[in-house]
Amino acid sequence: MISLFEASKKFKDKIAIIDNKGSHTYDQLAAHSDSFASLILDGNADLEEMSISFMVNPGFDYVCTQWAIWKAGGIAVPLCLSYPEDALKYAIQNTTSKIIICNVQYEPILLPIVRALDIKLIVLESITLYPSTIKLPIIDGSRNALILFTSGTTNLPKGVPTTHDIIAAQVNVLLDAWKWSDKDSTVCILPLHHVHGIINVLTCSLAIGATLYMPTSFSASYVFDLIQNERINLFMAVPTIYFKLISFWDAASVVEQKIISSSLSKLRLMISGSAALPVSILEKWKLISSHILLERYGMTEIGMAISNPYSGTRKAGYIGMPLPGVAIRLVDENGANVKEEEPGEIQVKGPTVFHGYWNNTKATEESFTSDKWFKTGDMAICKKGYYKILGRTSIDIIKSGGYKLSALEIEEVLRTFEGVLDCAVVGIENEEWGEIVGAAIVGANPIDKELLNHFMRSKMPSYKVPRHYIFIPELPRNAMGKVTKKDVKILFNN
Ligand code: MLC
Ligand code: AMP
Repeated sequence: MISLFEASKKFKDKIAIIDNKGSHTYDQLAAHSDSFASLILDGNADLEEMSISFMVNPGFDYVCTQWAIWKAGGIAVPLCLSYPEDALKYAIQNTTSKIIICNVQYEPILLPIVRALDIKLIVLESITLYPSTIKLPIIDGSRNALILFTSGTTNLPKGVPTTHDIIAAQVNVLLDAWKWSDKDSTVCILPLHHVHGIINVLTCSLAIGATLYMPTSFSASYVFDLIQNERINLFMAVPTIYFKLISFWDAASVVEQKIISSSLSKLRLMISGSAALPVSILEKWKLISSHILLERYGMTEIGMAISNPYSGTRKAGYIGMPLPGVAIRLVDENGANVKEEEPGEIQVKGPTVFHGYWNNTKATEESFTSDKWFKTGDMAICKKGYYKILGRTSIDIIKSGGYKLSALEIEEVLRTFEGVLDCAVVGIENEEWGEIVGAAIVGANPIDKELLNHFMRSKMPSYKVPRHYIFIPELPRNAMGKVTKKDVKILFNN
């Protein structure tokens, strides 16, 4: 991603990142990532798209690691910090990572994996970096840069590779659409193994020369503290985070509420995405902050595709209009374009769209039409140019806290617990999380919920673990014997 690094050279002693260790300039970012790239290269001229997984806390070190991998010619694979061992191993093996970079706190969980797979482990706290004296490789934009994992209608997460050119296109469209400038300052409170945090917040911020706060995790008090001290002017989050900010504001004293609201109103822009923004949250947030949240729509495979306008009417309950350069069409089940105000699947084409899943030809073929439109699996209508999401083509995809989860993946793990004969996982509507995961279980004997929950947490990150269990003698099925998930959902609402 040459343009990103060129931009970083321009801003020299400007503060790029503020994390729990202090402030870091663009010069430091450039020099440190150069040094780290030469260490990773270890005498080689170019890593030639070698996958390198990394498990590094948000902050300067995360960005240096990601940039160093890119500068050395590798593919960066950011690992989820809360993944248990099995999930880490899957991501590392699936991407055939040859090196893993981590903070020392993650060494214990990674050691058995690197030993079993004979992979090199670089622990950040154990290395010494020296100024780079070598010529770093020149990376063509068509080369792969990043692999992120997404859950889908298959039981295992799929790797989504994007090239340097695709990332540049995804970033550039947002820099223009949301009028980013080097005067901006923002905060990344989103996980850094997904596109929202990595592209929309982190990479946009550093590509334009803005300043980025990078706390290790989200807390409402930290966010409001930044805002009250006028440290940031731009904010992006998922609806669940706005829900949590509203709860914090509700619990504050009237005096505190006034102070928070007054400082919020000074922000340049507040954006919501990754899941449907309930109109109730949009309206309450407007009362609190005087902002009409800009809702936009995107996906790991395509970056951002549809957005409400920066200037102009932002419509509640709508995701907006196609971003410049992104082609959108709505089609029916026969692949024909639907008429105005008729529902259809969103399909996308353009320079921001990935080219295919990592080592998964079957999934790639199923996800693109013969004329190369990407099938999102999201249903929408278009009314006077504005798109509105209606739902998904698959009931097996759940969005919880902005995370996309596969019901099939969770079911597969549940079935490995002793005594589980059958199960069905569904998303249950929830104001705070969008959906929460519910599991209906058919057991051979009575199942100990505590033990089951403990087991699930050892196999999956907490955000994938069911929050509600029901134990039933048999699953509802149709005449063909197929589990009817709509009926399973109803069981949770009774
Ligand atoms: C956590 N908890 C949940 C939950 N996750 N409860 C129900 N459902 C869930 N999904 C509860 C648990 O009880 C947990 O405790 C407690 O919350 C605190 O957990 P946490 O992980 O510390 O929560 P918190 O930090 O508050 O996390 C909330 C959040 C997080 C909103 C910050 O979910 C988040 O970062 N979401 C963003 C995901 C994201 O970036 N998606 C973008 C994908 S890209 P315990 O101990 O019992 O577990 C994409 C494309 C696009 O979608 O368009 O952007
Ligand atoms: P992910 O695979 O994690 O990138 O999630 C992408 C999915 O998030 C999309 O396919 C949509 O289902 C959902 N999504 C993203 N933004 C929105 C939005 N504004 N409204 C509704 N759903 C959204």
